[in-house]
Amino acid sequence: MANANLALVKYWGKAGGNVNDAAGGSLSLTLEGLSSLAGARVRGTGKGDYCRWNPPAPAAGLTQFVAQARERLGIGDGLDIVVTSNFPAGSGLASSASAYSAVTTLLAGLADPQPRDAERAELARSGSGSACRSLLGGFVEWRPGKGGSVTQIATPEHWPVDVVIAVVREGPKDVSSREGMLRTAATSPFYEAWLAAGAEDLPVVRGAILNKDIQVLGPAIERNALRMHATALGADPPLLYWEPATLAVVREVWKLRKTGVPAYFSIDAGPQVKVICEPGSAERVAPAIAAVPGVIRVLRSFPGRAPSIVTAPPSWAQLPPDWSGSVPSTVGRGYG
Ligand code: 2P0
Repeated sequence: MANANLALVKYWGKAGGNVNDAAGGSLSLTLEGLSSLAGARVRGTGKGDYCRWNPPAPAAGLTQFVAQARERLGIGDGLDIVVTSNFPAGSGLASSASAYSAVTTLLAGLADPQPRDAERAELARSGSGSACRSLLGGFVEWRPGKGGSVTQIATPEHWPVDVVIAVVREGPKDVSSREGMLRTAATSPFYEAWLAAGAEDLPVVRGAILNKDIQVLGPAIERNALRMHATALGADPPLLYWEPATLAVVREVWKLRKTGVPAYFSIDAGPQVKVICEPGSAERVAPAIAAVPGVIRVLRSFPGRAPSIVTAPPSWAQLPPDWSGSVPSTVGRGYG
């Protein structure tokens, strides 16, 4: 099981190649409780792999990823892999980050010898770029460059901010992040300016996290999110990931701030709005966000931990019935 992550400085552009090298640096917060569990059974060599993802999400990419990762790690084929996510997939909540980091951790655990951290990161990234950040807990920076690197810049305990997530649409988005990123880079006249602006936001956000300064962090993450979406809107055809309720939540966050609540939003490649607030502020923020017309439900989170092996699946896991009680190879984050 591995957690999703929320991009505070966003990855929205590839350097080229097919392993998701990023064009710019990004920085994320691993989100406790928005998790994917990956379990595997070995059916026997020569029988091919079989991957499922619940709730139903496109698993073709996952199947291809498993085949490539197995080969690289020296694991035989015939794996039966089931991934369950406990939150909506493909709608801007980083389900691919949590799913691919869970499967990476699972396969790494089956490999002998087990891959080092840098190789795990490269593997996860080849499935989904943002997945390499979910391999670590807390606040995580993905630095670009040949191969790239991921580093935890602060532990989950360093700054236990509250996160309130407004779900305004349950279904998957029309344009995947991958396609959206490629289209933006190829057609948006704002793309180069976006990369330059992101590079300026990175040290500001990193410093604000280290100093636990929400007054500096907040404006920087809102600016970064809005500039990513502005750049995507400039693509041809345009990419509009928002719903009317997305904007309504943004306005509610701004209204809350006027009344002195230290809350700031971010929006990834989808319509959901993530609100970060100072520790203890969620009690005021969550009801206000839940009351915004168009908000279907509100999720609560906080800085999460890295993936780990669990011995028993959580209650929400949808493993096949005949798997019950036999989950020694199930990977989980182990939060008790
Ligand atoms: C991020 N996003 O930094 C940004 C912000 C969405 C908006 O990384 O093509 O699923 O698999 O590398 O990782 C979502 O993109 O894309 C993403 P691929 P991924 O979190």
